[in-house]
Amino acid sequence: MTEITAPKSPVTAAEFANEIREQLKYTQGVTPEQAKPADVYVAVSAAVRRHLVDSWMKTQADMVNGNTKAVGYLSAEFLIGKQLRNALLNAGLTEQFNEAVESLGFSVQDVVDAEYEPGLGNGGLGRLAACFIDSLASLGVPAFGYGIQYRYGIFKQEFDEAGRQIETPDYWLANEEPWGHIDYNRDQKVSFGGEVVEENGRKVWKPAWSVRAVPVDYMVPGYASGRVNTLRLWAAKSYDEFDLLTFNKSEYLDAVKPQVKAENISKILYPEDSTPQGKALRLEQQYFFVSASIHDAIRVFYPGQDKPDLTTFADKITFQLNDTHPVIGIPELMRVLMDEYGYDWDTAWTITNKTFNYTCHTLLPEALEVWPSKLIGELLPRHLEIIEKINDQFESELKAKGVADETIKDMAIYTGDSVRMAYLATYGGSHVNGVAELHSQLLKDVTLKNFSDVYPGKFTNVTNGVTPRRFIKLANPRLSDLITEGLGTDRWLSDLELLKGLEPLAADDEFVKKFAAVKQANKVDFANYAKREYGFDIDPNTMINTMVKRLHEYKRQALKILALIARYADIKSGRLSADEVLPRTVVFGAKAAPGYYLAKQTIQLINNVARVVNNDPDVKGKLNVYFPWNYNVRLAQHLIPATDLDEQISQAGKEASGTGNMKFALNGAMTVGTLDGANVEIRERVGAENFFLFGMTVDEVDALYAAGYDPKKYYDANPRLRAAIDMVADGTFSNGDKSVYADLVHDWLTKDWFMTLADFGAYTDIQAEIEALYVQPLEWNRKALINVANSGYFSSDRSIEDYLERIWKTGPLA
Ligand code: NTF
Repeated sequence: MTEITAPKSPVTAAEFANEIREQLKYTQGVTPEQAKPADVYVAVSAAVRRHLVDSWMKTQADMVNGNTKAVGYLSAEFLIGKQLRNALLNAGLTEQFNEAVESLGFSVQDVVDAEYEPGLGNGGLGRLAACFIDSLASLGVPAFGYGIQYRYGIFKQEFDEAGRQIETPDYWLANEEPWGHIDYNRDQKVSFGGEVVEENGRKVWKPAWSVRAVPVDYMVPGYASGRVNTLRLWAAKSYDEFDLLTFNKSEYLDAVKPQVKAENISKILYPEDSTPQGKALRLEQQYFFVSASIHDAIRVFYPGQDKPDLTTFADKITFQLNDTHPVIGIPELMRVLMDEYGYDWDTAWTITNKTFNYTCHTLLPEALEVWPSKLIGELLPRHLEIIEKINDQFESELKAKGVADETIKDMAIYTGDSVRMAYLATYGGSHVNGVAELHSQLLKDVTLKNFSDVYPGKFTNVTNGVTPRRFIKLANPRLSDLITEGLGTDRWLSDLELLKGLEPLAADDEFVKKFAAVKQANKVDFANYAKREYGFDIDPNTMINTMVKRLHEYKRQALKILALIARYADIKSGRLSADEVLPRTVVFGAKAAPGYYLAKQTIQLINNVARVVNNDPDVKGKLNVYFPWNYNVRLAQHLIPATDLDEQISQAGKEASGTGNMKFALNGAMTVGTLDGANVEIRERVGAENFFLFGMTVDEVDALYAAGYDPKKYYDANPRLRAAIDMVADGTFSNGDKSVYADLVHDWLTKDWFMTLADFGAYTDIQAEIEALYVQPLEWNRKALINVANSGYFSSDRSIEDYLERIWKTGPLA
């Protein structure tokens, strides 16, 4: 008997169809006959929302009236993906939806396709925030996600004829967006600029301009928890939309200037990932959403109180700073407490310190935000004063602790010229965490070493996780059914460690064959999807080998493409006879930051290698390369379940965690990877014999740097590497034009900052091991199944439980 605990809604399919009809009629004003799939999509979404409203209101009331501290997850990015299927799942309406839509004469696929994916994040950091709010709701923990409703999300990626990345705006709000509710009545005022004056011995900030922050609320339904939390994304509006006087002078463009200036703040998501952008607008964005959120929390938790007792604030809500982007919240809460509510410095500091915690998501020192003091002074003069004072207090504290003057200087939050946001966050909050064991260790040993020496108790680790609802249940229904069959229950969806129960089944050939059949069917599905969406002809009977992530030198897409070129050259030159070669389909997905030159060259190279390889009859059926453009959550949900082999090949010591690695392991892919980020923990759990490890360790990388790294040596010593690089240089992938990749080649041979060349040999060597296993499907799938069984730890539910215990000190609503 299989135990099913999935939520069930009280309505029948026929009743749900009626609800959809009502929405069509009363909200959209169309009959089912007139309706288009997009109308039905909007109607269904509104109908699902209605099913969630009572739980949503009750969750809010319980949160405000009860004694359970809430979590405020402050994040500049929430890469939530499409909402409909997830909302249906959590409302227990999936079956009813399928039937109802058919009964109205529509195809489920068309209706689901009508939803446009919001791209409110760059990559892992934004997707992690989305997984976390899903898990918070599923665990019944009261929480707000606080961020920005960007009018334009991450750019849409296209490729031109030459294979170059072209960025086009992602106007995701062009059509009706049924999930976000704009709440004009709970707006907040956010001010900028001006000056600070003394009045009656008190500092008073006289800002120069203000914008109106309007919340747009998204419901965040928990899975089987009966709880619905809120994702509150702020949109910037102008207080003076329109200047009639100017307009009447026929200066039409000038008349809307104030509106444009205000609305610019929430206009666009910065398409950066890992590198800070020193732009005033970016700081405006950060302050905008953080200030609005802090005021919102006070409004929510002290309703109707003019003089709330904010000494209890840290018992009401704990704010998690998702990377440095919201760190301006620390001086902002200080300012609010002192200037708006009259608390003294020490009281304000105690409250602030208790309220905030900081998650660091990087190891690249250049990725920690540093703002010019001048910019902060111009935009937020009062905050700069407060930051200076925090820094003074910090220095005295360090002196009192006997820290050496030199070290104190190195640790400065405020240097005179600039403000180091990671340092401000580390000092200003209670806890600092990294996102995987290795990363947290390196934060303590390297990136934030001085801080960890002085405040060892602040530092902790919370290894990332992913939500099994979206990334197994929704993305991979076949595997979900098989897991439920194997375990005899679907409780694994809220307790992913139960996957461990699949491990004995890895010895059962019949079960392993079913598991293999799931993968094969997913590959066929993906091939069809890729044909429909991209026009690709993918052969589902080849190994699907995937590398999807942002394009970064440290992630080393270059290593993959060079190895691929070497393989191509092997076949071309006859070194490998065509029948010795295991047929592979390599799939890349990656966006490059628009200003990241080498990353964009790498994209161009991948596209052109694909062009050459896919059109070469000599390698036909043996090697194919595809680069579906515009990698996003939707594509991830299709591609991950169809992948046989996943690439996690960053230079050791550079990838903070990775979360794609977890999604692939949970969907039964094998991983080839370095000892980096969460790979380390994945390998530990699934077993070294079930993970293709290669490459230098962190210590070996450090030692090689120290000894003086010369990439040219590797080029000279390895003929296959040399052949591959020479082909890039000689125009093989640029119609004979040697200039196209000259900079890339030059970088490889002279700098190669992330030691791609040094790891090339190990990477190509391990391919033989991979292929020897792949030709034994039963053994390959046995190992893949063992990966699934041992990856339950990588649920974002477990991450959230770790945060609750180690950092937030709160839990589910009673
Ligand atoms: C990313 N950081 C890291 O590069 C990933 O390894 C990690 O999995 C995710 O965060 C989530 O923790 C960033 O995007 C940033 F901005 F911090 F560099």
